[in-house]
Amino acid sequence: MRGSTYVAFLGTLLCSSVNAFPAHADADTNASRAHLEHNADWTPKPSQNCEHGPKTRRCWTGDLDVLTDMDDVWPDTGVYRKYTLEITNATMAPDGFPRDMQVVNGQYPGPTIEANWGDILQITVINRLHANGTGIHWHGIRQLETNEYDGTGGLTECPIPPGASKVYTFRATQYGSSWYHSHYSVQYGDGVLGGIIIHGPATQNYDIDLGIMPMTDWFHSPIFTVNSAAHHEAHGPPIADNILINGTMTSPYGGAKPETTLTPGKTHRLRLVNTGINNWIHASLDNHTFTVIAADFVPIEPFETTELSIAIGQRYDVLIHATQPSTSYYFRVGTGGSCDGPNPSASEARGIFRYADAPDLLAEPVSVAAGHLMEGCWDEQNLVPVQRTQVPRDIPQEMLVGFDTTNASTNGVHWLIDGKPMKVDVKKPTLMQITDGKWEFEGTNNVYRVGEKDTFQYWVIQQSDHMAAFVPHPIHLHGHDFYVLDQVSDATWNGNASQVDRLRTDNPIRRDTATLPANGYLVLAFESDNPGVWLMHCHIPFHVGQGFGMQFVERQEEILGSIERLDDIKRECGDWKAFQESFYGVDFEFEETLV
Ligand SMILES: *[C@@H]1O[C@H](CO)[C@@H](O)[C@H](O)[C@H]1NC(C)=O
Ligand SMILES: *[C@@H]1O[C@H](CO)[C@@H](O)[C@H](O)[C@H]1NC(C)=O
Ligand SMILES: *[C@@H]1O[C@H](CO)[C@@H](O)[C@H](O)[C@H]1NC(C)=O
Ligand SMILES: *[C@@H]1O[C@H](CO)[C@@H](O)[C@H](O)[C@H]1NC(C)=O
Ligand SMILES: *[C@@H]1O[C@H](CO)[C@@H](O)[C@H](O)[C@H]1NC(C)=O
Ligand SMILES: *[C@@H]1O[C@H](CO)[C@@H](O)[C@H](O)[C@H]1NC(C)=O
Ligand SMILES: *[C@@H]1O[C@H](CO)[C@@H](O)[C@H](O)[C@H]1NC(C)=O
Ligand SMILES: [Cu+2]
Repeated sequence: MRGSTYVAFLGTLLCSSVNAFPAHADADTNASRAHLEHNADWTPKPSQNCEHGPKTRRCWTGDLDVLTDMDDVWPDTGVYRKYTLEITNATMAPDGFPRDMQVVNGQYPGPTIEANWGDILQITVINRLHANGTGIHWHGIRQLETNEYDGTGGLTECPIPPGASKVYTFRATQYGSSWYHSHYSVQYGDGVLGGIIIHGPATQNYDIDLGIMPMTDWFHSPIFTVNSAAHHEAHGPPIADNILINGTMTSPYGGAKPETTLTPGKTHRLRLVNTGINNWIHASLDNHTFTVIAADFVPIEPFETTELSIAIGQRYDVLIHATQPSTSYYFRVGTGGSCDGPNPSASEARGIFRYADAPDLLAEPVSVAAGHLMEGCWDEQNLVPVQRTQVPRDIPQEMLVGFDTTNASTNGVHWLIDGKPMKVDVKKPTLMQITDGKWEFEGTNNVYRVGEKDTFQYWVIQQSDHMAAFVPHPIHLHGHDFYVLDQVSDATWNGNASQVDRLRTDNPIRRDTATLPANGYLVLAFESDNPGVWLMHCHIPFHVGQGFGMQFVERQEEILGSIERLDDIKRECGDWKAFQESFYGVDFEFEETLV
């Protein structure tokens, strides 16, 4: 963040390395009844020799704590965290309905990847499929100076062909909760995903980390089939069959509800993630509030709420105080409702949260909701990052989103950015073109240049009122967090004084995914502090497949100097080309919106 007094010094920070994950607390603590730190004093103060623990979650190690500006400073632990992820074809039945899936290490969701803040992750991805490429994106990870490990086919890599593997290596400069997922076409919708936890400081104390809670809408047809249907459907989005919570749910075909155990008297941290396809997620827990401590990878001033609205790709870290009578409670999850292609068979899916000492550990809960879950496709508002930033007020450049249904039955529908659906050639990713010295890109690559170093880049994404289908979109930017300056539905940006005045510039929320409201606009700002090729797109896989994407080529002249593995990219692209030729029998010009 600008305006902070920190200076970037990667690798020179002296800090005892944290070789183990922070231990879970088992000692009794009154912190479990800690009252809400509303309007807490978040003024930075020196925290000397402050060690992270259940009662000192704001601390990390040495001088680092939750107020440390993680855009500029992170520990250099020297620790490598190594994982191997094998992508396979499997028949599984997460909700009792058996279907072909594509999964990680034979499990769904895939294994959670964990590291400490400042560790280096080294993850080997092996493609054991027969008929698909793959590639993994580490959602929200900044990939500072490691653009080639961002996992976006056609931009930063060629897909990994069947039988091949790729080692992704990058540093966790941020901390918090996220997920990884395939970025190969719509593949993650068939199951190629898992959680990411980067341990670090937190804005409020807790005893027990319950880990990632992935939630998703779920289709019984393979996602590639649903995608083909969606591609030729000009009237309304596809309707999902169910909602999965932590990879499981009941349905008329069987299945099981997910169960989570609460330890009486303790405060639990739960990391809510919408790993979904087409639906916003609303979540609540009967008779318990959530104390929200982070939004995406950004620690925020804690606030209390009874439910949350979570767009695809977004995360909320919440604390749950197990101070209610010892029994079991429903965890309720719904979709946006009419705004996102509702889900009538699962308008309210349920998981079970059970106190460890509940008298009947097998019984179905009898808990009653305080009210219906809200519907709607919105982002939580008034989130306050504890690492404060003043964003200078400025006029954004406009990016117009359109929707083209001409020749839908033959050519399919398309989403347009400034009149063009994004198309990339997966055999010639932008990063490889740049290494070949190319400065001009195909118009349909939707390249937008970002030149000047370390300045705010302002964009307004506007839904074209006469062409856009009236649906909201979860907008995700790679390589950066963006500041969300405004979100207005049913409105047209014209840059007049009242629109500019209402831009939120005094410590606005900063995150990596935000909702573009229906028939309206979203104003964003991000800092040009990461040379590379960065995708910005709608996170609904059908929509990006239909063209809803663009790429920022940021500080191109500096990209080559910051990338170490250029030869590997060429070799990998050769492997992909060879696979295509042998699999399809021809080296056809495979130009597709395949990200
Ligand atoms: C917990 O709080 C109670 C009431 O404020 C106090 O009497 C007790 O000593 C506290 N226990 C611990 C372990 O801090
Ligand atoms: C998965 O397995 C089925 C059945 O063997 C096969 O038809 C399909 O092509 C495989 N899919 C991929 C992506 O390898
Ligand atoms: C990926 O595999 C699925 C399932 O076998 C198949 O339907 C789809 O056409 C393949 N897509 C691509 C782009 O390889
Ligand atoms: C999710 O399921 C996994 C596997 O059963 C389990 O280990 C984990 O505790 C569950 N997470 C939550 C938050 O319930
Ligand atoms: C839980 O909340 C419901 C609805 O507000 C209320 O009727 C019920 O009494 C509460 N149960 C407990 C155990 O507090
Ligand atoms: C739609 O199809 C017609 C007939 O093939 C063609 O002339 C026209 O250019 C197409 N329009 C678009 C926008 O693709
Ligand atoms: C700015 O534009 C909006 C939308 O057209 C309009 O409602 C508003 O009155 C305008 N404000 C000023 C000060 O012109
Ligand atoms: Cu979309």
